[in-house]
Amino acid sequence: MLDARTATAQPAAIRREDYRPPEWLIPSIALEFDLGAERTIVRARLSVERNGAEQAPLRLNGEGLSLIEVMVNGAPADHIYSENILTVEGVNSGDTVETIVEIAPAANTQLMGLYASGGILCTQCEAEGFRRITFFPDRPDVLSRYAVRMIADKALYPVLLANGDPVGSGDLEHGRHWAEWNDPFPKPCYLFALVAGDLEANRDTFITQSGRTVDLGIWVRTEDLPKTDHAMAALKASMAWDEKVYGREYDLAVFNIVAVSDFNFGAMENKGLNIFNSRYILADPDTATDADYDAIAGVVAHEYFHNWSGNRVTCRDWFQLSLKEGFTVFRDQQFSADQGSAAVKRIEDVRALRAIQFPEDAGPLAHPIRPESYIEISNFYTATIYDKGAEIIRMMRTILGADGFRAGTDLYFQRHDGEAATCEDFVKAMEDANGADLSRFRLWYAQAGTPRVMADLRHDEASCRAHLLLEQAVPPTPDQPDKQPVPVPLKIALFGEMTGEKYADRLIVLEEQAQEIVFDGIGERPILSINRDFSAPVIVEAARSSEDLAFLSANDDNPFARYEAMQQLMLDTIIAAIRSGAADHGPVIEAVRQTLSGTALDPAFVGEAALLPSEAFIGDQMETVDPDAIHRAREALRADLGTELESLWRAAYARNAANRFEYSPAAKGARRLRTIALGYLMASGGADVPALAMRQFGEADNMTDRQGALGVLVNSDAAERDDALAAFYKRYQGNALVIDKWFGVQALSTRSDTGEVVQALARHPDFTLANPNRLRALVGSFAANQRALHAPDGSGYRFLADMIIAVDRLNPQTAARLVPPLGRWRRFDASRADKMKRELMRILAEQGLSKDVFEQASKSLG
Ligand code: B3K
Ligand code: ZN
Repeated sequence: MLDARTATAQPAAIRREDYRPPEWLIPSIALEFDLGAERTIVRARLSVERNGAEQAPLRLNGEGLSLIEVMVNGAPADHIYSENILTVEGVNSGDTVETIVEIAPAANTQLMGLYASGGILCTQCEAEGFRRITFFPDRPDVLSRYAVRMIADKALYPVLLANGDPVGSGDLEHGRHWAEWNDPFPKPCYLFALVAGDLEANRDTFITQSGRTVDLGIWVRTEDLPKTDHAMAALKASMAWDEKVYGREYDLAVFNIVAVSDFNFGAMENKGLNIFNSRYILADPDTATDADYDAIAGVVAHEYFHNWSGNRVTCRDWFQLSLKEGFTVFRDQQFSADQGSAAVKRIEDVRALRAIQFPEDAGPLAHPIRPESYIEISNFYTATIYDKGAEIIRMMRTILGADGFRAGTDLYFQRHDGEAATCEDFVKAMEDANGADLSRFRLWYAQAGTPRVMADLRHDEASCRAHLLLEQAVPPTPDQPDKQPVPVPLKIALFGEMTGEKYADRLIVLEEQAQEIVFDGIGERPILSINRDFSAPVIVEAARSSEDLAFLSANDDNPFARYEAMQQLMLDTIIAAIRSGAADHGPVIEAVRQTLSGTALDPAFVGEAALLPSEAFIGDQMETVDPDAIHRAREALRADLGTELESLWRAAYARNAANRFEYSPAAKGARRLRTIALGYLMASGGADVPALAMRQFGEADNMTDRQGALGVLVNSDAAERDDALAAFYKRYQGNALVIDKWFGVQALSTRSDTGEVVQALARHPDFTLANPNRLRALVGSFAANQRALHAPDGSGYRFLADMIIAVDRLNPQTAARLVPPLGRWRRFDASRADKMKRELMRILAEQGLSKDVFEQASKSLG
């Protein structure tokens, strides 16, 4: 078996400015697979054409391939295979180049290329996995028509799927069979896919807006079939939504989705054959939470939307990744907002952005949404490319308006259909469709770092005028010491302190470093509501008193701004407590009391608004993060909120009591608020609360309530805690996705023994480094648990580094994703920082470290 790691002393960086068009094009490719888990033979016939006048020899990427034969026009050809490049001599435009290679799917632990997952053979090619299947110019600007023939044992692999449409199948001798698929749409090789396995489909159809019937299939193991209805409903809803909102129709006669258990990330948008991590397909009330249901719909939609934003129009090079990812995330966010509560969806998206992207943008791995260089592209599937990328698309829509934005996307799709495009092409289409000038806006693509906006509102009673002074600063980031101001679209409103009247409600685009806006006709002191709907991905600093924040949290008519005011009030209170040892909890308690008593409010919104900011987010506001002080101050506020508002929590708990499970926005909201109320009741120390939690745990007819109760118990010292964990494990033993929850909930516990518990769980027979979901559930959750990871003795860092080193031997891409928490050392005290740096150095000293982990660890060390 080949070592999964590519030993490199100092891997080289690839730079955006070095982009050159391909020397050769491959208009069509015929692939033949003789499939087996231990041994697969791949025969590829490439029609090749020179691109332009260059005389360069044909160079093809190939990694870990056992080369059997190279032929040109049917005759053996001279070639050199060295350093992952096959150079074929004497090739002319119009020739057919044929290679035969052997690969070993069962030995593929990286889960890139063709690999085996629980008896299923499947592929993952984005970004550079196709080169692990066959020799090819593995870059997204080489688009080809694919014809695929698969041969396999019929008993082991009765179902054979590939991109495009099925064109034939039949039996062979010795219990084997074959199938052929053709994809009429030219595509880059990262969108190639095949699946072979013992699968069954949930089948349905969709009739497109022009009246074509599309056969839909969601393929899973037979026992999982009952868990596929929600994904199917989401798929059909996505297809209809993309027609309605973007005018985009599906283009093939079939659309298949396959779920597999071993997958490096969420899912993959291969043309006509999406392959999914099973956690984003399988759901039933007993095993999936509301958050899982929502994530399934979101990811199904995301991958489906890629059919246009990514597949029909793809990326010229990987520096343009946000062209498809930022835009597609924005589209899936819009879709999800349309399915339920738009306000709650926005709150969730912003919370995720602040939890992951803001720290990334403030740390050693900061990069613009269109990076300038990378060592390993897999490291750039980041929250910045995806989520900040989506915010930048959203800002263009806010600035141009919904109709202008739609005109821009129509032009973009029409201009670039069938092409490999750039971020610049997208912005240009927006400009041309609207007669707009987005020159300065382009800085959002080029500059890293989260801009800060300072807002100062002054009121002059005599002239009935308010002056709003806005200033911005984009912080320095690695390789970008000096920044220019960016256009910041800020939705702003002013409310009168006495009357509550809304005086102004408008969009202001802050173009300059500083700008003053004057509001006339304001006879009372105004209160500033700013960055409503989170109209720009910035950090706003506006000195507002706790009275003003409490006013907004109770009265702002923009739900996001209302939530935001409450969060700010909570943050200010906790930070004050950390600084001075104690703080007045009164204003927060009153504000939460108001929100809880607001009967007109959606329970889901009440739940979100009543949640305290996470320990990590509080840490982000501090110069030096003090995990223990944060934990103490936050818990003290939680306890006071629990005690002071106990009767309201009890009422909310009772009012939102479960009936029969239903997946609807209202039922989801009720469940959310109920478990949040349970958490506060536990914090109040009520003697009956552990029993109440145990009852919820035992009686629940759905996973949201059961896992919610388990989470509350796992954070507590109640005797019921161990019983609940044992019962949960027993009930779901053998169901990998639910056992992931069992690992995750313990790794996220706020208790002081979490580090030891997690280390013990890493020795549990159900723990494995080979399955990315299990690894994320235990180690990923632990790394996100600020207090546990940052244990003062450094044991958390050591454990994390041990895991990174061990996983890197199997799966570098997944190992590299665990590195960033260690790179936050600059934000911690000297003792912790020193321990974190030592672990990064220990990782870097490993023999044969992958370039994935090398890049993340070396950049993190700075
Ligand atoms: N495009 C894929 C992500 C591939 C990640 C490769 N390291 C899924 C998605 O964003 O839809
Ligand atoms: Zn995507």
